[in-house]
Amino acid sequence: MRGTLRGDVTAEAVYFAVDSSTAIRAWEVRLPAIDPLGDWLVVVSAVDGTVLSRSNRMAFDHPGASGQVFDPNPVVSSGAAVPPPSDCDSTENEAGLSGEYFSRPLLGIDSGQDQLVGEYVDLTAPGVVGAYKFAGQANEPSHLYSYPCNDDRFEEVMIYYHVDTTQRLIQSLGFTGASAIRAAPLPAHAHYSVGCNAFYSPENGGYIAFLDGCTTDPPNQIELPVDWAEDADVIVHEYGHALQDDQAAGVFFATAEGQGMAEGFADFLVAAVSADPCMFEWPTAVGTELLGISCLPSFKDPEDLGPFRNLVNDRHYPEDVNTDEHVTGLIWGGALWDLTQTLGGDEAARMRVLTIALQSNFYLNETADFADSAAAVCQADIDLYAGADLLAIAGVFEGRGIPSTGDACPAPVGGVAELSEVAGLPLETGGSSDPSAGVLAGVAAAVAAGTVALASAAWFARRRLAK
Ligand SMILES: [Ca+2]
Ligand SMILES: [Ca+2]
Ligand SMILES: [Ca+2]
Ligand SMILES: [Zn+2]
Repeated sequence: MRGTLRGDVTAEAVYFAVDSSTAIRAWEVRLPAIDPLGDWLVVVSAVDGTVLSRSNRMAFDHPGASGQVFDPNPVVSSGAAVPPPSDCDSTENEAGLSGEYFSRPLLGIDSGQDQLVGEYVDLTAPGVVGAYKFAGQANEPSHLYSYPCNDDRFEEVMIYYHVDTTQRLIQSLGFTGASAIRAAPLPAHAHYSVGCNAFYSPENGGYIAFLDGCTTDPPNQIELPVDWAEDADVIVHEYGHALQDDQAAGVFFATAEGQGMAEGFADFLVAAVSADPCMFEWPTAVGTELLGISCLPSFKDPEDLGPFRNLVNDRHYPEDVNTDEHVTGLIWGGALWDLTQTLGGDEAARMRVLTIALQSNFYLNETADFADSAAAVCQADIDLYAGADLLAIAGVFEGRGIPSTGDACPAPVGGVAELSEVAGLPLETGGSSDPSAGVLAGVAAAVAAGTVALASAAWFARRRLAK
């Protein structure tokens, strides 16, 4: 053993299990060292001196790895002073953005390697084919990943940090164990091709990928050269698709309404974590500045002007269902955002609605339409919060024209008496570790209490069986 010690070395005779049936005599040696820093516990065979085990028992305050990111994007962090510049594709423009960086800890990076490969996201993009640049470019033995935004490694740090942080937030809401949602390394490619877009693909178990901007964005022919992984909103949106597809495979592409609901859910995830219903400000900043607009109410809509979305809108079902699912999604995402406002408009309200929305995804399958999704949201509130928010939910859906009443959602009338009746149902509270059991218990209790139509129970039973 080489190195500098901080105190006395102690040794204790022990038996060490080398496999399930064999233990050998060994010495357990404790080495408080300065360099390499740690409280090292080394087990040495008393038979031949072989090192059987080596570990560091020191609890480090800081996990060590860190990186430089935008959070969420330069337009928001600068208070809309950016743009200019219009992108970070040059050294000159990078200098103008240098005040928008934040240093953030990067948690969960796999030990024994130096790329951005961790518990919940993998920037080496295994299984992702066809990209025009290499994945896994960030590779730092120091685990300090600070790059300027005109360095292709910057976007890898962005994706790592924002995906990992979103997954940890979801876990903090209770989605762990049997209710975990894609709590495994998601392959991600930071520079898939040229274009004004980013995407989630269900291929090869699912992955997310980001494009590096475009010179003409139909229908407006505006140059939008920003690398799309330079905006956390874009990253979190695509991660929203990855999460929902893990909960309800195929729901995001099978039907037109399902597509719209999926876009709306992904947008709502962005709004919930960024505390802002306006999203994707950075890749669309040039266009919005040129056009003299702030936060557009829709996306690629005939009367609107660019890929910018805002969940504060008056989109209404069914007349605002659009051939573009992102426009349709404004109805659904808008309804979820409305609910946060009805429930107080603060962080607690956003996290409560996010929890309900995530739980509701467990009840969907690929045939889900808006009415099914609305019923699932009500059922999630019954399962998690004993239906305490049902009247608020029903009122929001009523305001958006989304059909749901008559199933799990009550009619948005009836006042205090009906609310207490619903809230007083003998349902489990505080989160269900098994959503399926939670659904069935909730429906059974609601049907017994006579507050939910039998059709609803049949509907959910069918949904569960069909999965
Ligand atoms: Ca860049
Ligand atoms: Ca670019
Ligand atoms: Ca925003
Ligand atoms: Zn999307």
